Amino acid sequence: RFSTAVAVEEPITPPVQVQYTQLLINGQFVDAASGRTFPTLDPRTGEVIAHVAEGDVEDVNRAVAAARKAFDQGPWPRMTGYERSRILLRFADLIEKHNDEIAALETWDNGKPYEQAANVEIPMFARLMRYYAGWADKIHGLVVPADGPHHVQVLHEPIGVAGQIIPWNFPLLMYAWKVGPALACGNTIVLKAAEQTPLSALYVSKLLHEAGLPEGAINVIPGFGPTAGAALASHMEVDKLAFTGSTDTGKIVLELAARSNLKPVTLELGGKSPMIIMDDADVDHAVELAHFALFFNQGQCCCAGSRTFVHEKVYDEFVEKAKARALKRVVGDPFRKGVEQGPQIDEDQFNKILRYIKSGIDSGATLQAGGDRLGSKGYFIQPTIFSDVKDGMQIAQEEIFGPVQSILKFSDLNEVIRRANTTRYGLAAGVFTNNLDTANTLTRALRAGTVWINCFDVFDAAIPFGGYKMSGQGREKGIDSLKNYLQVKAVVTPLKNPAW
Ligand code: TXE
Repeated sequence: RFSTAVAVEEPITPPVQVQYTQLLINGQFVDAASGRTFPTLDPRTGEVIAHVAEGDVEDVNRAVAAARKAFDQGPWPRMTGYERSRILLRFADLIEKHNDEIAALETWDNGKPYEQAANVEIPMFARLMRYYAGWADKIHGLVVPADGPHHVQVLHEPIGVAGQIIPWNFPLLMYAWKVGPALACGNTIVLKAAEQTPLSALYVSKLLHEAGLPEGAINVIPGFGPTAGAALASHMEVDKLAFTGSTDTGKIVLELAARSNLKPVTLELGGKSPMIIMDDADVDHAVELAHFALFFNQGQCCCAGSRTFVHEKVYDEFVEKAKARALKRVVGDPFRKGVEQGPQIDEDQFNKILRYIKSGIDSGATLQAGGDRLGSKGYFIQPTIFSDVKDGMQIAQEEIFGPVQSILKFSDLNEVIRRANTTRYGLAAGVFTNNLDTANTLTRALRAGTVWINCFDVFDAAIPFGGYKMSGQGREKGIDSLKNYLQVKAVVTPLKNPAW
């Protein structure tokens, strides 16, 4: 069923050395208090890349104390926005200078195609930092007219110490979405990197210090969720928590935040995004974009177009072409030129995806392509396509987070609106039509934080991103992301002479 792939029997040696494997606290790389380490693995082979210091409660306490001191007494929140902006701009320059090394580290630890990391993600990281640098000296409050003889100012202040917990699917972009706005607003940070991908966050945080960030303004703790992550979410001295990950873990961190000090929480969680292809759409274009929407990043995207709804008039043609496209997908060593799909992140995710594939077959969906692992080493999975998928099937309801496209048939607009909205998620949606009225109806009716019309996965620093329903709370990127990191203070002064 699938033959294009070159699985990794002889992995290409990554063109980079691992330099930083310790915790970063108060500007210094240090061992974990317990002395423990954990291995971070190469998803191409399952072999150890490096042993990384394993942060736990005591390390989180040290990191929060450093961030607290940097916030309460240090220069970062006190310097001018222009000075902060210049440091972020220097950081972006350093990212560009080290683009290829950073991309290699990201590919090695995560398994994503090197060309994607080097040509799209790392340049996007630098772009995000410049975007936030642009905001740093333009964040200001208001003077509001009040009834009565009072001068009323509304100040926008940094919120304090931000705790940030990020996942492994886009280690650096998730870092940028969180660190960028927090720093632009003058906050200090303790960031917990995902246990699967700790390397790139440590590397770029070193560059951030080289760019002039004062010590303690960012602290990075690699470690596990129930230990280091939970300690951060429940810490009494953390003023704000930002989390990206699964909906189940999102509920845990929200509860930990509430039970400790009621810190405000932003959540960017899972999705089961509909991709709706109407009968007037250009089928070839829709096939290509639906393929991209699902298979991009090995299918490990929170906003993956993972329910492909196709109008009955174009359904058969679409399924045939989608199958042909999947069979052509180039899977293999992500360091190899032209490879579109690397391995899944780890054994857990790999097994989870294979379980979903089995569930699709058992529940009666038609397997059109793929359906199994690829090769005998590492975590490669064949690009898989199911047609005849029904709404109630597990593969149509739950987040697979892998290269498995589910195609569903529909016959009219109201029907597809109802079905598209019938999940617990509401992160994104894709709409394919050349009819303006249909597009307008769908964009208004779909309960999702992003609707892409005749495109998918268009990300830009200025575009807000976040979820409806159980896909999350709050927005990242764009002007909305600044609000997550600002306190609002009203200052009221009586006017002795209201005439002036
Ligand atoms: O997620 P977790 P996992 C989805 C996707 C995937 C599933 C499981 O469906 O298959 O989640 O992935 C930290 N307190 N997404 O297990 O557990 C953890 O260490 C505090 C969607 O990797 O949510 C990591 O840093 N923190 C998603 C982060 O949470 C805890 C991206 C994410 O891990 C914790 C990734 C705890 N008790 C997975 N437990 C997206 N929205 O893009 C774990 N963590």
